[in-house]
Amino acid sequence: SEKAITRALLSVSDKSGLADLGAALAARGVELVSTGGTAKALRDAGLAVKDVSDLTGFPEMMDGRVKTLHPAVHGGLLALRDNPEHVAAMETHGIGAIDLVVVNLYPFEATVAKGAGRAEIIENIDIGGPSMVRSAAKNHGFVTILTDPADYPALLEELAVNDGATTQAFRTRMAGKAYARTAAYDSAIASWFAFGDSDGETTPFPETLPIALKRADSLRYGENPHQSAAIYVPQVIAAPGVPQAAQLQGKALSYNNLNDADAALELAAEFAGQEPAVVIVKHANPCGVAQSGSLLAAWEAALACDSVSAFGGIVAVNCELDGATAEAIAGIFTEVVIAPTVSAEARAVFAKKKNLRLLESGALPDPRRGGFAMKTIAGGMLIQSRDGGAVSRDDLKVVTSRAPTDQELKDCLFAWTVARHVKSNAIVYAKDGATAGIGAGQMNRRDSARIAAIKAKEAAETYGWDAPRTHGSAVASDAFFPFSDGLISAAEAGATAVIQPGGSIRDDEVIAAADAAGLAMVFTGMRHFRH
Ligand code: 93A
Repeated sequence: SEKAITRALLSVSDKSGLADLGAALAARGVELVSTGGTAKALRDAGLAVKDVSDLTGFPEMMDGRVKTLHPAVHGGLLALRDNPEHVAAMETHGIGAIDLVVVNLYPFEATVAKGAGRAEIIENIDIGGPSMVRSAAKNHGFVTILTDPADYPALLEELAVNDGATTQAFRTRMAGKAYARTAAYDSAIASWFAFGDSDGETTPFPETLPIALKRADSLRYGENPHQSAAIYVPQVIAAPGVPQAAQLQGKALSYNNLNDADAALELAAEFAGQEPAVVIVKHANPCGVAQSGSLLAAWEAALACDSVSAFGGIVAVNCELDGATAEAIAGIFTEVVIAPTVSAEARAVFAKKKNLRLLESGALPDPRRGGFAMKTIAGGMLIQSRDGGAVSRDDLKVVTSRAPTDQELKDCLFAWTVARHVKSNAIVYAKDGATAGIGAGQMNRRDSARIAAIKAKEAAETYGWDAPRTHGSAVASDAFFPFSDGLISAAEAGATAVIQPGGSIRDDEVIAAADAAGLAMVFTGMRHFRH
């Protein structure tokens, strides 16, 4: 049924549209009641406003922490107007009914997003606002609740059509929206405590998981055209990535583009601040990675690893993208290019490729950051801390009679860095700061080693080299070799150095095979499965 609005309580942090709304309500003879800042804004707009403190008989106190938390407010919101006992209670205690509540909350999410300190974030946890929102929404049989300035015009339209009243349908719709808002607000707060509260005590895996995600975009479809999809971002963003990158040109990003661009950017980020690096990704696996003195040389070396797979690839770089490299990338069909910054020359090159999606990420994400990786399974969700583990030269243990040379060690570490970004079982050959062959996603390690070697052979044929670049390369294995066969295939492909976690019960057999083939081998003691 329709309910006339005679008294409104306005208390808003976001004051956009407030003066117009206040004026329209006042013109309808609605009495306005407000908290400090909102009352001031309305008075500045020339409107008559009553202070909440006149209703409660208490001043706003404790820096505004307590202003509307009072029976004079909540009684006026919660009283059932058709319940004689409620009406009597209002009379006894001098509580006036409130018919409309307009509240938007302290900007908690924005305060976290701008990188504010803990004290400021805590101060932006709104208590009185959500309380009023929930009281008014509960009593939506009588009370209208607005939580979003975007709904002000709809309210005014409603009042115009219904002679100063709102319909039940409108109040119910707004109540649903109000609870969605307080739920999202509280889950953003809970997320911050669980994941983002870096100076405080954090519970890594809380018993119930607050998931405060906001839809950033709808996607045309998912991994396949018959699947629907959207991208969500956390309300509290710990490390910006592909969803926060600026798209400079090109078609809308697809689900697969986003997934691949993420894989490419995360691997490029491993080389942040180092020599120019190029990563080419296909189906979420790198198919060519290289570092060199110039970005253009790095592109050429990365492409040479597997120029067949690079067709339709996703390219990420670790530094500003220059015009010459852009020209070379534009020479083959590329879906997405992402760089921390893109030079004017590079932009001009890609402007001719209308469909190519060009992204500027700004700073690269920290590969060693904390955070969580999630995966849904039937009936549940698996959550683990990110694979932020890393090994340095000092952590490596030489296990063969021959120790790797300095160049072999460099190539070992490069191959290892790439391997952790390759789906298991991962085998990566590298030589002179470039991948020479990548074997991904096989169900046994020997097949990954063989596939990587086949790719290296094909590259040699394509480029007319005397020998595949696996000759004299280092090879990385994301997990230990359970038998010597995988290592023997790597030796047959020409690898001279091996980096792997070690830890197999047959390590002795594998080490003996390496010694027999004259390989130098180091153990990392850390595994990097990736699925
Ligand atoms: O600090 S509070 O949690 N305590 C309160 O009693 C209270 N009442 C309203 N925050 C409270 N509010 C919030 O103040 C509203 O949700 C709104 O965001 C803001 C409006 O304050 P002002 O009118 O002074 O700008």
